[in-house]
Amino acid sequence: MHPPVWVVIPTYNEAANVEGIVRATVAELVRLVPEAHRVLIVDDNSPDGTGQIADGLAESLPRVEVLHRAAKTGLGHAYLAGFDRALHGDAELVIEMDADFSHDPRYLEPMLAAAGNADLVLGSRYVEGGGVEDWGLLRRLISRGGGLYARLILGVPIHDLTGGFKCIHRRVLEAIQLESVRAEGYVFQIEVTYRALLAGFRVSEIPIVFRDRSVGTSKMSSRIALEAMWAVPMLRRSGPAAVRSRQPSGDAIGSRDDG
Ligand SMILES: Nc1nc2c(ncn2[C@@H]2O[C@H](COP(=O)(O)OP(=O)(O)OP(=O)(O)O)[C@@H](O)[C@H]2O)c(=O)[nH]1
Ligand SMILES: [Mg+2]
Repeated sequence: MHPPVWVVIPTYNEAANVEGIVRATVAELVRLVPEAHRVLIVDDNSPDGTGQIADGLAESLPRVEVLHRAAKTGLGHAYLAGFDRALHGDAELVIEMDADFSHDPRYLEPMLAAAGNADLVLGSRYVEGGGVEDWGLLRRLISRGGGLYARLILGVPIHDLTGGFKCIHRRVLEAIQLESVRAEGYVFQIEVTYRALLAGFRVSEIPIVFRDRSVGTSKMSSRIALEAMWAVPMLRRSGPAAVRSRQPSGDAIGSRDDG
């Protein structure tokens, strides 16, 4: 039997997307892991009614549930609440996925396959076969520049540190002291991966083509991008103390393109 898979989808004002993404995700999971899966929507009291739509889905789809949070305190907090719920449930694999179709559920299949040989699998836009559709030059530059900056500062050979489509084994979430993660947004994604590497877990990247959202509004801002500039160097100080020391498992880092 496949280990239980929980897909955590954070939502804020995704009324136009939530039903479609949940149904598409459930359809893939029914095909891939029929006996053991769950979709957890984490909604921060979206004013556009996303939470109510999600409740309706949970009523009609037995493996869907909703975690309602009282207020929007950031994507990192929403993920931490979702991880906590999944770990209190039977999750062995936790997948982070956006609600806006930027993360295509068809990648769940290669992601789960890669999780057989890795502790953390990253959906990567910047390995061979990956990419970004529909982004303007500025957004591309910020994403590539930010990723390279983090890679250099932290000294880790990861091609896509800021992506939010990943599959994490329970053992990783239990080892990286989630309660002390403070970062939000992109830095949250960097921090989870960085701590997993520091703890000696095997991280692998699989290529994904990221599609820009077609409906709903973006929560990306220049403030979030700038915040990352000073927050990334801080991770070097907080990270090592935070991870429980583990025996590195040999070839800790790999991606499909460079083994
Ligand atoms: N629960 C919760 N979800 C959030 C919050 N901020 C963003 N999200 C969700 O997290 C996912 C990623 O956020 P996006 O706004 O798509 O961020 P992005 O992909 O960097 O930027 P755009 O696609 O351009 O908007 C989406 O499903 C959002 O609805 C938040 O504060 N709380
Ligand atoms: Mg998005």
